[in-house]
Amino acid sequence: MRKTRRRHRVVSLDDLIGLEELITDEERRVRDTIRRFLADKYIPYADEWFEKEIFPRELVPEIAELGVLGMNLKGYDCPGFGEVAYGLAMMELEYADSGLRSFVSVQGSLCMYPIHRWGSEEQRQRWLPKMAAGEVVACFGLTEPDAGSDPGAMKTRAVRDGDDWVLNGAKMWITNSPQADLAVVWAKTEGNDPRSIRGFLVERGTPGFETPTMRRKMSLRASDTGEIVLSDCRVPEANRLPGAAGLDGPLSCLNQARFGIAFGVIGAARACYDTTLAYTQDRIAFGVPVAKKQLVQQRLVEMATGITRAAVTVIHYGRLKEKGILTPWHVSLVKRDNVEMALETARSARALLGANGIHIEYPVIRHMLNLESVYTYEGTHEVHTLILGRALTGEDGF
Ligand code: TGC
Ligand code: FAD
Repeated sequence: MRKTRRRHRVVSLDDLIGLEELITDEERRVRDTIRRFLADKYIPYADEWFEKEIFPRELVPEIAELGVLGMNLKGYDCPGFGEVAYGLAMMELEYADSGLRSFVSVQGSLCMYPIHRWGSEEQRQRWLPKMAAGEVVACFGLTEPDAGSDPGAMKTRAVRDGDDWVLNGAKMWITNSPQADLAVVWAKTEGNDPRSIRGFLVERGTPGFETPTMRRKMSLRASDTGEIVLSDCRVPEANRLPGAAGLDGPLSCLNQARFGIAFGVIGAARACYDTTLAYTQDRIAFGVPVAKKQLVQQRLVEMATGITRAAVTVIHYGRLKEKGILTPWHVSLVKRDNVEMALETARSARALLGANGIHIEYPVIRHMLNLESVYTYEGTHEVHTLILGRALTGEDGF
């Protein structure tokens, strides 16, 4: 007699992570509100915006209303959420597209954070409320044509002239720069010494400030990327961030953004997993759904395991951050590992969709291409290996 096959319960990623036990009701509400907004306003158009290199600037006021700009900063009309709520928001944003999460990371972690932490009271009052409301969009200029992984080698200079500083130099690969109203620019003020690096707020319209767009990216196409060209660009001393000195200034901002990325990429990985699970349950080959095949299941298991490991680690680190005890080494570990996990997940997803895996109609190839940028920016995978290697051994491998 033929044995009847029992259908088994399908376990969700949230069940595997045990997510409901790890987050609070408020964090869940924040996540769900953002999820609903993106399902309506972003995800249906994500493929088109990627294809046509469009960042939907008109959505910025609504994105701001969600409370995600400067989300974990307090005062000055900033939303003031906790670190895990901030991370879950990044996860939702990157489920939609890494370019959207990039916009929010740059605005909040790389531009509002330094003003909040290193700025004068006047700078905070002037800029932070407008940035939280999305009325002022900002960009962060650290990388240069000849200084990426090694920002201490930057050539941009700021020379004091009376009550002003005169800036000369070029930044490239700058997210949001073509549309930014304000740029946080890092420059050396004394010879070639990285300890003389200072941060300056350069306002759109300042003579000698240009932001040409960089086109033809095959990744993060829905994110606006450009240069910052500074030619005798004069800014008042009142626009220097008074508390920032040396590489510590920009690197402390990167700690914030890298933490958000470690959450965000789980969203991209989940989008790939969700698509692939549904696809393989539907797609028939050799007379059965391909999800029935052991080799396919093995890949799905590896994807789900990676996502679970990444989520548990980063939520734990989020709680450490809320206690004020998260270190840059924790951040390097989780940026490095979670981005690699997400990229591997996206590559597996691409393979499991067969030919459809390379078609923009499915989100997988878009996420895979986006994650190549995330692997490189905010410290490449190799840079984080060296930061951790140095922390573990005490030996400098740079
Ligand atoms: P090193 O000797 O390690 O440090 C120099 C000074 O900086 C301090 N420092 C930090 N401070 C705060 N947080 C950190 N994570 C820090 N790491 C180092 C350090 O204490 C020291 O201070 P002091 O006072 O003793 O002088 O520097 P190094 O020359 O060996 O360089 C190594 C380093 C850390 C610069 C390198 O590992 C690194 O991180 N390179 C990566 C550069 C990078 O991430 N660039 C990102 C640009 S922004 C971007 O990509 C945005 S993409 C946004 C988007 O679209 O989402
Ligand atoms: P390089 O530093 O030239 O590195 C080349 C290769 O060498 C890499 O594989 C690297 O890992 C490896 N390498 C470097 N040093 C070592 C070493 N010591 N040992 C072993 N291997 C090493 N920057 C900003 O300032 N603001 C932004 O908003 C911003 N947005 C970005 C958006 C996008 C889409 C991209 C792609 C980049 C963005 N960046 C931004 C720049 C980004 O931070 C840099 O690209 C990154 O830091 C790496 O620098 P690089 O490209 O010059 O690579």
